[in-house]
Amino acid sequence: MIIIKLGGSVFSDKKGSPENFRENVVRNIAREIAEFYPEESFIIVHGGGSFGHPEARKYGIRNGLTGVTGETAFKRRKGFSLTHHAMLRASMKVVEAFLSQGLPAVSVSSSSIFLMDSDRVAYGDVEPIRKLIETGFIPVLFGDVAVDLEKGIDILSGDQIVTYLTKLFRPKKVVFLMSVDGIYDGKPGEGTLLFELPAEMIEGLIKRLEGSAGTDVTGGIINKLREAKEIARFSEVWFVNGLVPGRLSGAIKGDGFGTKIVP
Ligand code: IP8
Repeated sequence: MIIIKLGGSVFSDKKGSPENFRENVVRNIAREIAEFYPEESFIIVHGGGSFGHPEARKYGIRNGLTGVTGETAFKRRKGFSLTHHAMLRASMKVVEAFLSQGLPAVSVSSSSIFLMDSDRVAYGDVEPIRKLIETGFIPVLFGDVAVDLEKGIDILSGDQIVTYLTKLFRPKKVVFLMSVDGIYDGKPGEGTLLFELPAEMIEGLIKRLEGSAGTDVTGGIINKLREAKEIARFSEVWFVNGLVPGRLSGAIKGDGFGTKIVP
């Protein structure tokens, strides 16, 4: 099994108009996956991009519902619903691109199967996902809103979902598709591209990058690196550019261009 995180900045321009979608890019990615499917099984987890992040920020979903009353609570609940709805539209587009390449992708709403507690996944009903895979499907999950046992509501990032699924399913590989060539020793796109990043050096890199990157509601590259450190305990991890054809298949084959987290 291979888990692929399709970053929101790959399938959309986060600085562009609301809900813009790079259909050709996602079709190319699906075509590369089709080279390996059905011999290899896949789970796709996509991010929010220009769909979920603007709504989540607008309605302050990360502030939760605890102690919030009246009109503010009403607006926040409405925002929860609207953010989820925006993510359903993103997921529909991803699934359509996969179907166009002959891949039986099936959208699974993360907010229907995960509960959070204080920023982390507390519970995940993953049996339907396991069964979908066993039956030959490609489950497509996504960063989403979620009920949080402490805060009432929160945003569950796709990266956290990947970590949770990795611990349970132990995939042989996890590939993060990004809009840059991999992890840099500096701001993304600047500094030197790291072809290999030892897991024990991730914490130091996070400290250096803090304050310089990550403008989305779930923390961008810093969050990704934190999750990667955890994921690397259970699986091979790659960060590659999802906008460049061939990079994903390179990572799947094991001779890819990008950053490989090494134990
Ligand atoms: O882009 C965030 O998921 P991410 C999802 O994977 C929402 O962090 C709803 C903003």
